[in-house]
Amino acid sequence: MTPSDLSEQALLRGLHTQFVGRTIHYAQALPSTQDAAREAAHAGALEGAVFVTDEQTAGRGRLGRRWEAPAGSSLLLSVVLRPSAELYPKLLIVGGLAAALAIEGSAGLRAELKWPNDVLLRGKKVGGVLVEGEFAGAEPLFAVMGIGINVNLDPQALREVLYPATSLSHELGAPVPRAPLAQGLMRHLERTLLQARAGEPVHRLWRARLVTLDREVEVRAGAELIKGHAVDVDADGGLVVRRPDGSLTIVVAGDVTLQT
Ligand code: BT5
Repeated sequence: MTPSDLSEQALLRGLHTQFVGRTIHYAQALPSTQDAAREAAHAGALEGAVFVTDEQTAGRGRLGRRWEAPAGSSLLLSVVLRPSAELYPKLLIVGGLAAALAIEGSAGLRAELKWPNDVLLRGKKVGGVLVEGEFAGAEPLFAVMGIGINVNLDPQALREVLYPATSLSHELGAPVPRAPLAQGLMRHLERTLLQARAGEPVHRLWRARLVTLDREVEVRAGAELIKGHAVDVDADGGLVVRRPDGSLTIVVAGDVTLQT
């Protein structure tokens, strides 16, 4: 077996973070890094424990959707977090921003964000963020943040994409090493989490990368379809939509899809 470039040793070397990635668990294949992280969180894993794999047999997006990643092609990473109730809603902001910054560091191309959780390169989806949590009442027991980034893959190999997709290698015309990207992601995650925890307005940095603002949008939130003009985002990443009658609605990022 060829050793993976995402082995624990490769990722720990020179990482220098305080908590994100202090423990790293690599597996050649897993159903989903989300489930491995969740199980570990239940068993008491510390904040920042990272799970990474070369292949997922049941990789998922939000709302039961699939995340496709041919074996060895992608960065598939989940991290155990133990946020306060106040921080929890900001995790999608933290993850999106960290993914965009890490991609920029590796690819030298500006990454943009599509509300609520897509990472784009040149207008196409290159990655996604998934936040799942368990709660006792309103208090989060833990959260698992999953990030998938298309690194070395032919976007045409993806079968079920709803939105145009791309990869770092496709945009750059050359393969991209995954370990430096993974390390950049862990460092940016830690830094952005600490900023958010300290009450810094990370949503402003996130907003500056959003391609969704100042556009007509259709947002599906459960059974409701909200149509209007996307005017802003709030500090928790909620999308502020002005409806045709002039009223403002804030759509919470958690479990909705944008249709335009
Ligand atoms: C996401 O969901 O974009 C979040 C994806 C998170 C994946 C990571 S990988 C590590 C961790 N372990 C997991 O099991 N998951 C996380 P969503 O916004 O629901 O987008 C899913 C949709 O994106 C699918 O329905 C497809 O249309 C499309 N899609 C699937 N695979 C894709 C890919 N590789 N690149 C671009 N689009 C893709």
